Amino acid sequence: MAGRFKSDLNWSDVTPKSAFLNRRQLMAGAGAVALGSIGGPALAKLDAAPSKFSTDAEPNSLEEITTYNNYYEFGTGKEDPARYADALTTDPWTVKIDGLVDKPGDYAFDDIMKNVTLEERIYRFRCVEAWSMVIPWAGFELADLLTRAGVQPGAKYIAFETAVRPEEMPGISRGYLEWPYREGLRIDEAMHPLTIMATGLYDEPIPNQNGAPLRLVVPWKYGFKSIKSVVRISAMDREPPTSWNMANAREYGFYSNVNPEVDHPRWSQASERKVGGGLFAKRQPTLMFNGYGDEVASLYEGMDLSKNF
Ligand SMILES: Nc1nc2c(c(=O)[nH]1)N[C@H]1C(S)=C(S)[C@@H](COP(=O)(O)O)O[C@H]1N2
Ligand SMILES: [Mo]
Repeated sequence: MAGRFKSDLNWSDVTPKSAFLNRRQLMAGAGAVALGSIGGPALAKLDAAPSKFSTDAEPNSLEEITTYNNYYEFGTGKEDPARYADALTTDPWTVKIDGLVDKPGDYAFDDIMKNVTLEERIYRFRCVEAWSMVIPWAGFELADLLTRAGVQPGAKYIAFETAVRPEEMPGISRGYLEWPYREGLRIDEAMHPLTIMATGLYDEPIPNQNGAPLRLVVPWKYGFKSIKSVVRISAMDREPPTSWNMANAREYGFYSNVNPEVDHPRWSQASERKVGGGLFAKRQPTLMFNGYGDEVASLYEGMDLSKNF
């Protein structure tokens, strides 16, 4: 696997949640002090605390999560990010926070990490292309960071941008999209406790192909909303332009909530293929809001979700 840190671990086999938890419990039982932190030695465990928001569904293996990716800055093939993203320099890393905030500025990644609480969040993940995974992220609530920056009352939306590094990202010169990759959320979506900035995967620093050193994860929306390798977060008073919507507004709306009842113009969204299930695995039904309706349906009360798709 590629990543910010070299790892001797090879979890290419399936790592079910039970084994994963056992390892965590062993560490806890041994009274393990936090085994290093971000910026620490190779093999540093993040030691993220378990969360009530985690699903019981079976996580995909590290191998699956890190070899089947969408990250167009490195190419459009599912294996391109694993092949090329090693070249991305993720240390040092700075996130510019600007717009309608009390404390705008360039925030160093290491400084951000000192001021947040890391949790393990095992989330369902549903790509608009109708494949899905279950991913054990480690991360912190975006609300923590926004609160620290002091989002002002006039802010109605949060916009995000990915790094643009033509010399490190072979996809940039190909113009698949207009760079930087951009995404956005309404302020209540951004402040929702399910919305995290992921900095880890399987309790280790997140590999480059998954969006190192920090990427957004919004589990009730199609995967393309979960923008990778974020360098800019802006609080705005209006809906920001977003990459896939700019590329094709008919196919990709601003909201892009997972919705089995609203088909993509070119395919059904009623079911999905869980990655790793094998050639003959049955498709599984797609759930409204990707199964997070109890937590988020109220955000969209009164909205026509077939118009605001
Ligand atoms: N910067 C950037 N972020 C991105 C993408 C991308 O191409 N560039 N692809 C998106 C899409 S379509 C998906 S499905 C997810 C994939 O995340 P994963 O590779 O960690 O599974 O990342 C999203 N974030
Ligand atoms: Mo996607």
